[in-house]
Amino acid sequence: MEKTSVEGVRKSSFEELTGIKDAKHLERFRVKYLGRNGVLTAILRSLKDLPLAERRTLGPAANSLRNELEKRIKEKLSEFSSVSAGDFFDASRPGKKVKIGHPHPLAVVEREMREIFESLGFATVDGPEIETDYYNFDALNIPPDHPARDMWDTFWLKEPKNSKAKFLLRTHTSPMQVRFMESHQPPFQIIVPGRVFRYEATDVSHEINFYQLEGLMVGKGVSLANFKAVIEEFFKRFFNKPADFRYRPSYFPFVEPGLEVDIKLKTENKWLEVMGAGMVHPRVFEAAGYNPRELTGFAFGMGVDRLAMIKYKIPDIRLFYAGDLRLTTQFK
Ligand code: YSA
Repeated sequence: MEKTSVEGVRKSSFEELTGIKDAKHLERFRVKYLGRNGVLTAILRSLKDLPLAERRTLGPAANSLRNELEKRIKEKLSEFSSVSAGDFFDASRPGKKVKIGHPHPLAVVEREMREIFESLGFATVDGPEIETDYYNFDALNIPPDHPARDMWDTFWLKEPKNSKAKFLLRTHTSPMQVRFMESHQPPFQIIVPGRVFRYEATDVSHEINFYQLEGLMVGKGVSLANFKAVIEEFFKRFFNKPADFRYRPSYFPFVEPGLEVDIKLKTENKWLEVMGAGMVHPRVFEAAGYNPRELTGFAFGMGVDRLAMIKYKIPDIRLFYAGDLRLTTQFK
C-alpha cells in the first residue's frame, strides 16, 4: 500500500462529493467510502498488516482523510436539511386533497323528490318567497277575515308606500297554484319545491323556516284516483320500502274535498302524517280565470324537512339549520 493510494482516494472522493445534490446520494457516498466494506475502511483495516514504517505514514493520512470525509458529509447533510420545504418542489408527491363543499341534506332530499316527480311527467316550477296576501291567501279562497288565515302564522312585511298589496313571507308553496294557472293552460302537471316561513314556536318538528313541495295536476277528468296513483308511486320510490297509506278527510279552504295522507313503512310500524292535499276548489280555478265546470285537478303540499327526517332518521328538525358539518358531510 502506498501513500499515493490514500491521496488518490482523497482526490476522487472530494471530486465526487462536490457533485452530490441530495441526501440519498450522500448516503450512498458515505457507504462507498466509510461503510463496512468502504474504500477507506478497507485501507484502514489493512494497516495492521503493513510494516511499521509504512503504517507510520499511511496510518495518520488515512485517519485524517476519514475525519475530513466525516466532517464534510455532516456539513453537506446540514446544507440539504436547511433547504426549506418551500424551496423544494417534489412533483411526485400526492397533491393535497381539495376541500369541496357538501350538499345540504335538505338539498339532497329535494333533488331526490324532484327527480321522482320529473320521471312521472311533472315539470318543476319556481316561485317568489316574498308574496302578496292575494296569492298566499285570497286567491286560495281565504279572504282577509277568514278564520283559516290563522292556520298559517304569518310574517307580515312592512308595506311599501302607496302600495295596495300587502306583502308577507309565503307561509306555504300553494300561492304558486294561481300564479302558474294565470299564465298557463291545462292540461299540465307541476311541482313547486321551495322555502316557506311561519311565525311559530320551534320544537323538534317545527321550524320558522322550512321547505315544502307543492304539486298540481289539472286537466279534464283528473280525479282522486290519479292523485292516489301518483302519490303511492312517489312514496314507493322515495322510501324504497313497502308501505301502507291512509287518507283522512281534512280541511283546507283551497280544496274540496280536502285530505291528509299518512304513511306507515312496513319496517317502522308507525303512522306518520306526510302531506295535505285535495281536489282543487272551484273558487281557486275561478281566481285563475279557468272554468271550473270544464276542469278538475288535484293539489298537494308535502313538508320536505319532515320527509328528510323520516328517511334519514333525523330526530330534530333544528339540526338541519344548525350549520353543523358533522351532519352535512354525511350527505353526498
Ligand atoms: C294542502 C292542500 C293542497 O291542495 C295543497 C297544499 C296543501 C298544503 C298546505 N298548503 C299546507 O301548507 N299545509 S300544512 O300547513 O299542513 O303544511 C304542509 C306540510 O308542511 C305539513 O304536513 C308538514 O309536513 C310541513 N310543516 C308544516 N308546518 C311546519 C312543517 N314543517 C316544518 N316546520 C313547520 N313549522
